[in-house]
Amino acid sequence: MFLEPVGLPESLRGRTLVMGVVNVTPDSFSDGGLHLDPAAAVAHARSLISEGADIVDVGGESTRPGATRLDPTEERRRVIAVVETLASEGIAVSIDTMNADTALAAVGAGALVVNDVSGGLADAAMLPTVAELGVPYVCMHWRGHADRMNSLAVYDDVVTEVRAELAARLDACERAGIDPRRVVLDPGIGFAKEAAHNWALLHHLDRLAELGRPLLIGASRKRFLGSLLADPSTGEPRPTGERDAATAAVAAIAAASGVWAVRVHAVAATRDAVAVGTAWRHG
Ligand code: PMM
Repeated sequence: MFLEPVGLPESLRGRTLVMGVVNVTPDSFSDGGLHLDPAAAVAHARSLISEGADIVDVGGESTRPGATRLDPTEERRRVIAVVETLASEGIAVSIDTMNADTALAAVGAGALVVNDVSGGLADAAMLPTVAELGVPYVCMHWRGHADRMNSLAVYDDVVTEVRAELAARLDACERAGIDPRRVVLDPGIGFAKEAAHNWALLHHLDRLAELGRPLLIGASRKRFLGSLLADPSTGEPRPTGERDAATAAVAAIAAASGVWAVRVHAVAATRDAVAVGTAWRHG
């Protein structure tokens, strides 16, 4: 079954969306520093749209394992002008932030979606702010900040536990006044997860979909793909820039199971993969 959040324009309804990543950061794991200048970030977003992205996800704070927190004022300095420019060009933008004030400013600047990798846990003001804003909200599974998330990757049954923790976040959203029809759930691939956890979650997207909400999958270029494709002779992980075919394969599987959106760095390959997965799903 295909599920999507309410509150999006007609042009973004009825199909699995490709969300292109625009990291306005010096230190993201695969593209840190490439688009720190606002003009470079805007140009990159435009090129993702021309490759077929439906929406661009603009973020100013890196969440790679080990990253330290960023001052929210600096985060806003990085992203708000970029969001404003893109939105004024009619480009659909989501704001990737854990900070309520950044979400507020970005939606004020024209962002259509709030994407919060902390699922409302990093900033107590986030869920009430999103309730007030009334926009679609991506609520990701999260157990703690990047400086300690590797130590939190401990599960007896990862699918059951992630599902239960997402259900609890969905309840928290509702208690804060967010219309549950606006909530998208995300298992948080790579966030407090080892490779085996990521694969188990991707294998059981159907069990996450039973929560009755649309799903977003962000597997793009992540470490579990690097280790899957490690050099057989040296054991060296595949470099981040050479993981896009594998990323597209995950997107095909995700689209085949009816996810709402896939968040990726390299849009063109994933666009095709989503077309394949969607055609397969329709049979
Ligand atoms: N992953 C990253 C950043 N934001 N947002 C959502 N909803 N889901 C994700 O899996 C996700 C995210 C980390 O990747 P990046 O550093 O390449 O942006």
